[in-house]
Amino acid sequence: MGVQLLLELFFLFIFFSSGYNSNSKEIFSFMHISQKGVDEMENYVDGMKTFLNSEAVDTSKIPYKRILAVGDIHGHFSEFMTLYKKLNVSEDDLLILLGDLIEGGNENLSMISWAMTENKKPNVIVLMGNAEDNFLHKPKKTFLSEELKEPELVAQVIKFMKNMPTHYHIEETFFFCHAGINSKKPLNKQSKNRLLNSSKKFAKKYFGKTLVVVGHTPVRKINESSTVPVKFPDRNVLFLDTEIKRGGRISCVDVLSGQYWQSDKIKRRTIAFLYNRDGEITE
Ligand SMILES: [Mn+2]
Repeated sequence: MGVQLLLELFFLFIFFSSGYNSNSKEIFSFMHISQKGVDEMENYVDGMKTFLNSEAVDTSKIPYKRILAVGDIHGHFSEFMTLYKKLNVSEDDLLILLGDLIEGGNENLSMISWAMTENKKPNVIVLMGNAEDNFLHKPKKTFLSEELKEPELVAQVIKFMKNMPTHYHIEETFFFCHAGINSKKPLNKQSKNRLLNSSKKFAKKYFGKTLVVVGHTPVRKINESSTVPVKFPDRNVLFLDTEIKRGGRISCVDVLSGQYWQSDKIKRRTIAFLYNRDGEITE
C-alpha cells in the first residue's frame, strides 16, 4: 500500500470521524490536502506560520502573491534551474536572490548572465553577496576570467555586480540581505560589511519584529541536522543557505506562506547553457 493511499485513508478517517457538521469549505480543504500529497504538506519552514500569524505582521498591503527568496547558488546554474522550474514564477510573484550567485561551481557566467537578464523585470531583485563583492575587489583566475573571454561582456558583468543592492526592505515585515545585520542598529542604517559578511551570531542578539531573511551561514550551523531552511528559534531570522557547494541543495522560501522548495543536488559539473550578450541561450 502506497504512502499516498495511506494518507488519503487517514484523511477520510479524520473527515468521517469529524462528523457531518463541517461546512463545505472545510470538506474542500481536506480533499485538497489529500490530493496534494505528503511532500507538499511537509515543505513548510518550522516556525514561519507562528511568525506570519503574529499580530506584528501585516501583509495586507503587499502586492505580491508570493515573495520568493533564494539562498546561495555559488555558480551552480543547472541546479538553480531545477529549482526555478519548480517555482513557476509569475508576474504576481516577487523573486529575490540573496547573493553569492558565483564562486564554487563552474557555471558562474551562465548564472550571472541569467540574473542580468531577469533583473530587468520589475519583480526580480538580485542582491549582492560577499562572493560578488570579493570578485569586484580581486577577480580570481579560477573563476570568471576563465569563462569570460570577451572584454565587453566582462565590463557588463562588472557594471551589473557593482550596482547590485546590498539589501531590500518590504514594509516593516521583511528585510532581505546576504549575511546578516548589526542588531544594535536600525535596519535602514546597516553597513555594507555587516550585510555581506555577518556571522550567525547576529540572530541571537536580534529582537526585532521584522523578519530578516539571509543566506551565507549554512543551516547546519544553526541546527546540526538540518538540510532545509531554518527559522532561528524565538527570533525573526530565516536562514536559507542549504549548501549546494557541499552536497546540499539550493533553497527558496515563500516568506508569505513559509512554503519552501529545493533544487536537485549536483549531478555533474559541466556548463549546460551559456547566455549570449542578448540574454539568449546558446548551447
Ligand atoms: Mn556568502
